[in-house]
Amino acid sequence: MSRTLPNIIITGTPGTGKTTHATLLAERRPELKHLSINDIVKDKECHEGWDEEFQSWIVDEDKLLDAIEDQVKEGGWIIDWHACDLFPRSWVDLVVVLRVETEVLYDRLEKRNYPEAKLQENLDSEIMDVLIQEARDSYDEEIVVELKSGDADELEANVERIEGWLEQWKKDNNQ
Ligand code: DAT
Repeated sequence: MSRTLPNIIITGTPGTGKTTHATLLAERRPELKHLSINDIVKDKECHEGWDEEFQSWIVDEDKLLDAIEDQVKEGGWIIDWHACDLFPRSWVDLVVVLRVETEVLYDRLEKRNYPEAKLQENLDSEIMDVLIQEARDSYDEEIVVELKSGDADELEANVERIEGWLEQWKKDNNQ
């Protein structure tokens, strides 16, 4: 498939910094657009209702993929979502998995007033390496990178690193 710009997934447990990274990267690189899957699920009703216990939408993945397919295939998207295995391999050029220490994640999630079950599920997910495993199981090893997102310096370094990768991708793809 030929894209003139790559698609980048930024994934990780809720609270690891996906939206913060995607927003900063899109600000620095106007050719990339931030695709918040959360907003699509809500706005285009790609769900089967609201889960009260977890305070989140029950996502209809087929509907979601149909809703974004045409635009994503054009390239130039930063896809921000706490799962990655649903996106077809052919759509994706880089998968960034953000990681944080449990204590830091706990503090960030506590501020969101998550219900206890949701807080615990997300902490467990981070401790058990769920997202990095999902990324490695779903995509070629070479396109999966694991980056720490514990503080502002790491955020800055990560965004610079992705920008460097973007430049290289453009060169490799004859831009
Ligand atoms: P996510 O989109 O993964 O749920 P977020 O971008 O909303 O996460 O970030 C959650 C909170 O943590 C938010 O208050 C910003 C803060 N944060 C995220 N990444 C950070 C970093 N690298 N350094 C400092 N704070 C960060």
